[in-house]
Amino acid sequence: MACLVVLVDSRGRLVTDRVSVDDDDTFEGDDISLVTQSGQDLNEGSVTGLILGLGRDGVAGDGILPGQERADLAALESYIRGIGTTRALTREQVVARILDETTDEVASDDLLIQESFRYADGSTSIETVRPEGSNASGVQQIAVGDTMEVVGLTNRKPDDNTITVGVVDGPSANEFDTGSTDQWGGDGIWSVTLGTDNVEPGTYTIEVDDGDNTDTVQVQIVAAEAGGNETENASGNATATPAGNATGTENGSASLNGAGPAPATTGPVALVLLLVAALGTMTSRREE
Ligand SMILES: [Ca+2]
Ligand SMILES: [Ca+2]
Repeated sequence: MACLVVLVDSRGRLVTDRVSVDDDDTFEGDDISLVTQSGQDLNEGSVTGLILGLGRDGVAGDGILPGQERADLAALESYIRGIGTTRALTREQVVARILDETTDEVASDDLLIQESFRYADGSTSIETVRPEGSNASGVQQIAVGDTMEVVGLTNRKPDDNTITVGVVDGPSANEFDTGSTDQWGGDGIWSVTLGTDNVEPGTYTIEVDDGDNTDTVQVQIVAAEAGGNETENASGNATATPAGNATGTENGSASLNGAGPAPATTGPVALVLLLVAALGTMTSRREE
């Protein structure tokens, strides 16, 4: 028992992968290649994801696939891989041809999950530095002794990625511990705290690193007597550091499930893939 994952980019290029289904009717696909059979990377941007199941009859659509001797999952994969190889088709045309031979055929019991998601470079930024407990946004002055909260945004997946924050420059930069987190929500907002006990006042450079991308900001740390926790720091400015190598690579991979560690071959691309949520739908439909 298996299902077929098809990812179609905005130019109609596609990748396919057969994913086996466990006895409990769940499945997960880690490390789905984002490189087409002809060796092209999928285009960054909007990607349409289809997960196809053949249903109880075990065949695609009406059991006849153009150019194929059979209509099992391997034949369906072969048929889909052939779409668009003789003539360039739009994404809509590619998807229509797939559905024409599967779920859209009369009396077909095929199963389909269809989702769109965005395939993008990984990025992580620092948005706010403030004393812990403050609701201020932007980069604030920190008084020596205060706990400094660093808040930012990421499109990396939690659990599989770790965001590390450190102080890389300043009068006593070496006095700071490094903070890290691998827990954040779907909004991508992460937070790390760093202590500032016994550091010298001055301008410090704080860097976040998600493993592939970095971002830095400059923060003023002032003597405790000066206070001024809520004072806007006019000189603190966020400086994005774009990664020079943030393009799709042969190592580009997609994950269909939040579980499990990221494959070691994952390139500097992050993929936000929301196909899993629909899994329950496919399971329940199978059981009808
Ligand atoms: Ca079927
Ligand atoms: Ca057919």
